[in-house]
Amino acid sequence: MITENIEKAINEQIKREEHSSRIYLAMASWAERNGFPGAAGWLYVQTEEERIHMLKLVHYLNDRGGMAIIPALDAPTSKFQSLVDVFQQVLKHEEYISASINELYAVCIGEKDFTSANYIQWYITEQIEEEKTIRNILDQINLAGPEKGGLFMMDKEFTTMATAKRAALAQSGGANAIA
Ligand code: OFO
Repeated sequence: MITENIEKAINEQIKREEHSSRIYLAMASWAERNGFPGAAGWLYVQTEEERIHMLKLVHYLNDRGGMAIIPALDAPTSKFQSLVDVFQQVLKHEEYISASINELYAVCIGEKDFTSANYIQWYITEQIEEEKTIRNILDQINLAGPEKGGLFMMDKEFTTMATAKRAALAQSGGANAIA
């Protein structure tokens, strides 16, 4: 059985993960309409990943005797200045998510629920990878420069990264892994 505090904290994280998925969906759609099909592909896969992060928590909470609440969500912004702007916002958002997961971990430790703390550890590790990936992407976009040729090459690179990301997601079982 899970304590009320942990149930509340996990439900808040469920909302954040689902909101992340919506934020990246809006970004993917913007990239698709603004001549960055590769970046759009990568962001669409990211949308799926965040949904899986949300579903893992829904199942965990219900399995432990809590009650997962499916939240209402604010509409994400659909306006971006550039591809750099998109990925700067991704990084800022992921840093916020990392901080929120650390908070959730602290609640689990505070309540002496080491089972939940252990489960949340997966998210802590995942965030290290996510932040690193986004920083690398930003470095590459900056290296490509603002010229169309550089951005075109970078977008091709995104297609390769999106394919690898999709394959990794499928290999991990994707949504089936948590169904
Ligand atoms: Fe990228 O955030 Fe989920 O955990």
